[in-house]
Parts: sequence; structure tokens; C-alpha cells
Amino acid sequence: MKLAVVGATGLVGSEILEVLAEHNFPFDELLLVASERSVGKQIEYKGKAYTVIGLGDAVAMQPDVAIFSAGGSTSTEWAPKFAEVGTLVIDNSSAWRMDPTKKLVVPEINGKELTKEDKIIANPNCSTIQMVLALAPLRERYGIKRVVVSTYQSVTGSGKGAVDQMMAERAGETPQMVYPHKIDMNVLPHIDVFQPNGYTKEEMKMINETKKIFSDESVKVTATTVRIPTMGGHSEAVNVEFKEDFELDEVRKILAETPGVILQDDPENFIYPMPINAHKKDEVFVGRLRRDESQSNTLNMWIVADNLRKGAATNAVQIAEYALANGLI
Ligand code: A2P
Ligand code: 11C
Repeated sequence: MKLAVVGATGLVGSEILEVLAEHNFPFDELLLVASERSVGKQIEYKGKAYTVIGLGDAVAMQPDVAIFSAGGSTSTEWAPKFAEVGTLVIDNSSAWRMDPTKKLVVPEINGKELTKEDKIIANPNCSTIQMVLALAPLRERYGIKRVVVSTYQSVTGSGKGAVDQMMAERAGETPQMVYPHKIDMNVLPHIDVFQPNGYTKEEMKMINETKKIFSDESVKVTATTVRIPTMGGHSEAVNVEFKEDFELDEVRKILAETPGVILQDDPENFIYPMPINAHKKDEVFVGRLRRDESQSNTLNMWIVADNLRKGAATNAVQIAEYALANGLI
């Protein structure tokens, strides 16, 4: 088993290495891949130093699995080259997500769709993953008509450069600007690029990816995605209108029993999900459950997860684990 991590020097890449180590993911050989700028650098994994190699050399070594997190253009160009030599590519970028020939996978929800023919598997956007993981069991029980989501997203979602901008601003230094505005002490109603319909690409990802993961074009979704100066994870206020009515106690029970979801819903004791607690955790945290009293069959909830974990690295590693366990590699 030869495993490659493409984008190993990046924020998601280093998180992937942490998750692989924590999960004791089995491999015989590990290839750490990044841009030409990083070739020759040393990265440690479980106390052993590995030398970063370039994409061409990595393809020539024909890894069994490659987990990509090096941006959309790298994935567009290189994922097919890996697939051609027989590598199973698990791609964190948005390059392949909406391609009808590629599966968009959250293993707990639609892992079963995967077959040996799938050579490039897309990992959904972080803000989509945490939302659908909490919604999936409720959708199964009550059916979903419409979702209205507003996000509060961590700067780690924009990579190392964005974290550096925020920390430089905080230290009173002149930052290298990643965002069009100051991020520290501020809130930006803007994630990714604006589309002709006035939504951002991040908002459209949440809308389109949710429908694809649920294989249900009838689920209505609208989103406002917002960047806030925090680092531990993304938070989401989700308003969901079900087809059927629900009992709050049953909703709590369903969520508490859902693998990968942790219910934190005890407001009297100030217990609710927060990014500071979700940081470095693989799970999705759900709380602030309450009926929307303005509309029938409608629930309000608050969903938090470490966007670099279940939103990216953890989900990608879980896809690899699923593929291994089900003989797809
Ligand atoms: P490098 O560090 O060599 O630039 P982040 O999102 O945290 O900025 O990380 C992006 C990751 O993607 C890094 O590992 C980066 O490598 C890698 N990357 C960026 N561009 C390329 C490229 N053209 N080829 C390979 N890896 C790339
Ligand atoms: C963010 N969701 O927080 C983005 C990061 O499509 O994988 C991930 C972008 C993507 O900015």
C-alpha cells in the first residue's frame, strides 16, 4: 500500500498527516508531495522525516491512493494523471465535485455509492459536510423541504496565508493581504468569488453539493456564507423545514445516535457547540435545538465542526478507510 498526500505542506495537508497518524492508517510507503518550491523539504510523520517530492515523481511511483489538497488547478491537471496509472484519487478541491461522472462523498451518508470504477472521488466543501452530516438522519426520518443556512467560517478555510494575515493584524504588523479587507476585529460577508446571481461560490457550493450528496434535486437550500476572525472551526445557523412534523426529544435522540455527530444541547448550563471546543476533533457538534415558532415543521439548530478535520482531512481519510475496508483499492 503506497499512499501519497498531495499538498502535504499546506494547512489541510498537515491535518491529513495528523489524522492518518491518529487513525493509524495502514500503509507501507508514504509519498509527501507539494509544489516545486517545497521539493527537498523535510516533513515529519510519526517521528520519521520524509522528503517532499514533486507531482511528476509521485505519478511515476504509482501510488495506490493519493489524497489531494493542493487547490483546484493542481487537481484538474494532476488527478487524471494519477488515475491513469491506477491511483485512487481523493480530492479535496472543488475541481471535480459537480462533475456528473464523479461521486461526491461523505462516507456515513453515501459511501455505498462507491465502486471500483471510481478513480477520482470528490470530497465536499467543509461547510457542506458538517451541515449534511447533521441533516442526513433527520432527512431520513422527516424529509426535508427547505434549508436556510448562515455560516460563521474560520480563517483556516482560506489556507495558511489567511491565518498569517489575521495574526499579523493582531500583532500590529503589516499583513500580506489574502482577503480584500482586514479580517481581525471584522466580519466579511464574502467567501470565495461572487457569481453572476449575486451569491458567492461558497454559497453555491452549499446549495449544489447538498443536492448532489442527498441525490435529491428537490431539496431547497439557500445560504449566506460569512468569514469571521476565528480559527477552530466553522459554525452554522441552520433553519430546516421538514416535510413532516417532529418532536424535539426525538430529534435529540436521533442526533445523539448518529455516528460522527455529538449532541451538545444544554443551554441552561451554557453547553452548546463552539469552534474553540471543536478544534482538532473529528466529529460534528450540534446544539441550540429549538422549534421555529414562525413556521410549521421547522427546526433551528447550530452546527460546529473543525473545517480542517471533518470538513476536509478527516472526511478524506475516512473515504480512504472506506475504500480499503470495502475492497475498492
Ligand atoms: P507549497 O507549500 O509547495 O506551495 P494552503 O492551502 O495551506 O496554502 O496549502 C496549499 C498546498 O498546496 C501546499 O502544500 C502547496 O505546496 C500545495 N500546492 C500549491 N500549488 C501547487 C502546485 N502547483 N503543485 C503542487 N502543490 C501545490
Ligand atoms: C472556506 N470552504 O472556508 C472554504 C474552504 O471548496 O474546498 C474550502 C474550499 C473548498 O473558505
